[in-house]
Amino acid sequence: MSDPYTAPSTATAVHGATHAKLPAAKHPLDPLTPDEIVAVSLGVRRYTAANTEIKAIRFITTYLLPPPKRAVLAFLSIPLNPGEKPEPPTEVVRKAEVDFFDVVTGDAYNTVISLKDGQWEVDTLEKLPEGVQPQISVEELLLCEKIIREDKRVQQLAAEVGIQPEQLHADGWAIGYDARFDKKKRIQQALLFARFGRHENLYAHPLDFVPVVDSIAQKVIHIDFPANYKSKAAPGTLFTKHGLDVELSTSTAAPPSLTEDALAASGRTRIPPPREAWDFLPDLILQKPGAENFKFRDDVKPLHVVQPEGVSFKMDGHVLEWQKWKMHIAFHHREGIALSTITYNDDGNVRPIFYRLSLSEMVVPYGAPEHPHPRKHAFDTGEYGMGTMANELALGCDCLGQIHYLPGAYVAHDGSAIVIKNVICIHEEDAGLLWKHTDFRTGGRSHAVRSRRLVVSMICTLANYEYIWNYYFYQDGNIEIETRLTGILQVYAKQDNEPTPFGTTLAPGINAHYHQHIFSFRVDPMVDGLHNTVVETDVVPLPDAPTGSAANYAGNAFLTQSRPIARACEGPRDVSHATDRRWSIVNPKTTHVYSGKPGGYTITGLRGAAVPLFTRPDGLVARRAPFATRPLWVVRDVETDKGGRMWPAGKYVPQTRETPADSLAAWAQGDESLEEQDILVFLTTGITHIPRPEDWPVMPVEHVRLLFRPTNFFKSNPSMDVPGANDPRSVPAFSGNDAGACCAH
Ligand code: ABN
Ligand code: CU
Repeated sequence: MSDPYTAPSTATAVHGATHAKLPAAKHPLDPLTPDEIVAVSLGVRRYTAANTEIKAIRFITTYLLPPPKRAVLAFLSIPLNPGEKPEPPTEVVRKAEVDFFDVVTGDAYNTVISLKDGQWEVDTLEKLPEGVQPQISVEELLLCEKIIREDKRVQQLAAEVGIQPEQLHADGWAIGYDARFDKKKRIQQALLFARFGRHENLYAHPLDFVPVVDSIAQKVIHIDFPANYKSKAAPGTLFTKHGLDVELSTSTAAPPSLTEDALAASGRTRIPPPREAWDFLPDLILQKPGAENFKFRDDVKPLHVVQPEGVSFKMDGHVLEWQKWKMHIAFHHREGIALSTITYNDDGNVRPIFYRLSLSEMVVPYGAPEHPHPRKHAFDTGEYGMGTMANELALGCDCLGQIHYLPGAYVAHDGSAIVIKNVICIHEEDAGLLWKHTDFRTGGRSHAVRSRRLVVSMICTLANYEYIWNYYFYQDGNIEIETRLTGILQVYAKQDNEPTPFGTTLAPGINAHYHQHIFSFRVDPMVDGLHNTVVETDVVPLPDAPTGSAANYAGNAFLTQSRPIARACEGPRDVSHATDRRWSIVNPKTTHVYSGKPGGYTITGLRGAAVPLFTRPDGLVARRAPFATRPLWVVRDVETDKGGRMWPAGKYVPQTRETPADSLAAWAQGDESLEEQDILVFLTTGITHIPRPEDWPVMPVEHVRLLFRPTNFFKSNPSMDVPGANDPRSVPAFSGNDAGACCAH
């Protein structure tokens, strides 16, 4: 088992020349190593110094520009179509793509750079159009807090509610959308919280104003005071119409926020941050006044995950082999985990299933209408990067059992590499029963087979929230994507008697706004080759056959109706409860030996995993994130010099005002055929979060699950060869309890 590289330590910056322990990438999809990131930065600096006026560079993203699919498939000897020979291998040039700023002018650039004869040389350098903003970096998030703390007006406003600069903390969100600010400016909205101890839960102390920060000029350029509600509305106001005895203290017309002057004129009183501690760290919980009666449970006995003979997977750098699965696993600064070239060995026949699987975008729209709250709709993937927000994972708590970790690296402002050592966790889990049957006639002889699953996971902290991304592979050919949500709710300050029609009062002074978490998973299928079709299937009662008719005398008949999603404009699809709709990604060139149907993978569970977008279709969020309006999209993949179609809300997400031309809604237009093509499927899943007091101060995990099941793909149950369950270490829980022994013979 070899590590892709041995990272020096947690989130370590790698500067300068070669790190002796870092072998070069050996697979065309291996992410850039820390050394490569540094070398790319040098290549960019060398080029810009010699050929441009650019003086001071702030690197934002540096990442592998993946080679064309065909080149990768040829490298791996995977044929493009079933039964064909693989294409002959071609030279694969290692390339990187870099976004950076000129900090003097504020101009943003994109450059593609290639490794030629051991040197990184710039191929293209493009100044991005005015207003196009690359992702916000970790350092910019920290910078935002620094700017806030040093601003005199902010200090004064904080002091008015009893908060000192060193107690002030800012989550530097992307601005979202606010047409009042010049789009060329690179701006963040600072959601403010106070903290009264080093490790205290700062989200328990929200402040009542929102500064806006220019991160190039490094100053506060505006301060917003969200409107709040007065109780006892005058009759006929907006909310009394809906039976709510409240009115907005200012107009809802945009931009209605109160400036400081308007704040003074409105007579609105300031809301001091609630002071009550709501901690999650055990030592602090015990220190809370009144915690004398609190005690940690002492009746949870140890539960160890032990694999006495080691794990049953193999790693070769980034390539994993487990049971019959094989895949490439990579850290990606934006998507977090990228799984590629996923194949299943079907009795010696290596069958390709997915070319790539990843989280491509997400949006978290909040439902409070008072300005500037509508700006709260975080595109955590496109605005900050899921990978750059990933945790260094810890054995025995984040991950139980025998774990293999992969590191990840991304670029720092100065061009060095930040390494997250244990960023991707790979391990096996028992997943309950895989299958079982009891023959009730023959003395109850039964056979039970336990399910083992392989988990590839990452945990990311997006300021207050945590997202846990689990990709599961099962022995019966199933693939599952599971998102778990935990962490701390995004909350805002409220007056004592202020009603909260768009949120839940979790504790005195704390309003958690209603919101949704909406994820877009990008599935690049290659079911038995690159040319696939998505078939939509509805289950319907036998049409035109009423109960009592000759064709359906008992009224019980139902059948399936399937049709291919044939053209680009038919690509956006809806779930249907009435027909229990499902979709299969198939290769029409394959036919099942018995069912006669094309083999593929069915997407099940989307009805349970999808959520309707509750913001208005013509509102800000739907305009910036049309991907969130449909649960399933099928589009053609189109590879260009800068890769395939990747980003459903556009490549550059911060500060967009509409979805850009190169994004999902635009790809899903026109007559282009989607049948037997190189297609992409984007799946929208999520939850609507109506916060509960039980979600406070930290929310227990909530799950969103999406399943891909082989259908007409294998001849029969592919897991018949999994040995029966027989765990000699399973024992009765209590003595005297005559537990039956396992009967796998
Ligand atoms: N959820 C918005 C966000 C993410 C990361 C950092 C700051 C803010
Ligand atoms: Cu939530």
